[in-house]
Amino acid sequence: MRRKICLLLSLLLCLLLFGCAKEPAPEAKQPSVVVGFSQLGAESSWRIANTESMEKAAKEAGFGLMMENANQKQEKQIDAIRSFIAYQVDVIVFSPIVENGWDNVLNEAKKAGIPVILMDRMIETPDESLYASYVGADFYAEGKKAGEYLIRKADALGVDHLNIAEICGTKDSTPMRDRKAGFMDAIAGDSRFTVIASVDGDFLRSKGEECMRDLLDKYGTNGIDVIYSHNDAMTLGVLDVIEKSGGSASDFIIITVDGEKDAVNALKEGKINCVVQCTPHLGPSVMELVADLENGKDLPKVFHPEEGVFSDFDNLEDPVVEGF
Ligand code: GYE
Repeated sequence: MRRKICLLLSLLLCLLLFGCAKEPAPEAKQPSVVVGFSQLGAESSWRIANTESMEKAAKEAGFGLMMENANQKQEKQIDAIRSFIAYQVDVIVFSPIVENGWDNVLNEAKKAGIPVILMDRMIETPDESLYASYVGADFYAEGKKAGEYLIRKADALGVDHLNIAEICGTKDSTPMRDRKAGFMDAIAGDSRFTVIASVDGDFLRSKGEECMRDLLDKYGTNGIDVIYSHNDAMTLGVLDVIEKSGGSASDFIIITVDGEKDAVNALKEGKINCVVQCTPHLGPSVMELVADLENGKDLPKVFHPEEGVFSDFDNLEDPVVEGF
């Protein structure tokens, strides 16, 4: 009996030693596709949600993601793209901080045979072959929706004149240019509206605060009826200033773009009148395009996600009225 137990134990030991030794140590699997991603910064909740969306979608697709954050500097984005070219990534994705000044570096990517996908913002170039596809919002349509809301609001209030202060996003960026153009086109020719100021808030909450302080100094609460702000971060800064100055957000018609949680909650609390949606969740669409590129498929030149508007004309109790 004792011999049997000894035999069994030695057998088990052998199995443990040699059985394990036979299995090679699992090697870390190299991703088949490596995406170089130049994010422009971390200026807003929109941007942070966008970065998370890209990271999550790359992971789910099984792609490697080399990400560089440029902290709001175009030179840093150009350096990042050059480093992706040197590394010979499979695809370059980037969110251009401004529209101009990319032709040289994108020509370098083209020569290296690396396709480029523009995510979130566009570039201005005479050579469309420098990018394979653009995935991002239709910012002109967003601006138009903001203007159309204002017309509807003015009709509902029956007012004959409104002074508008516009707080703009980063100078020369696509959302800044197109959110302005769409809004101005929507209200053009309507003599009820005067744009008294158009100031640069750089998509930052701190700058939004600064802009609002200056606007109140210059025009006073009574001189401003409408605030059209190009993003929620700046709008939340505006609300802080109004509250600190002892005023009330309901003294103004406030229109904002993005749809982050804090802004949608402020809409529900009656502090904001209209939120034009702009989704930061672009990662899955980008990774689908990367997969299509790898499979040799043709890409659509432009892809705009579906986006809507929430406003004080809606039933704000509806569960669809939710921020990101
Ligand atoms: O609206 C703003 C962010 O490019 C759509 O950038 C994006 C804009 C977004 O900082 O919050």
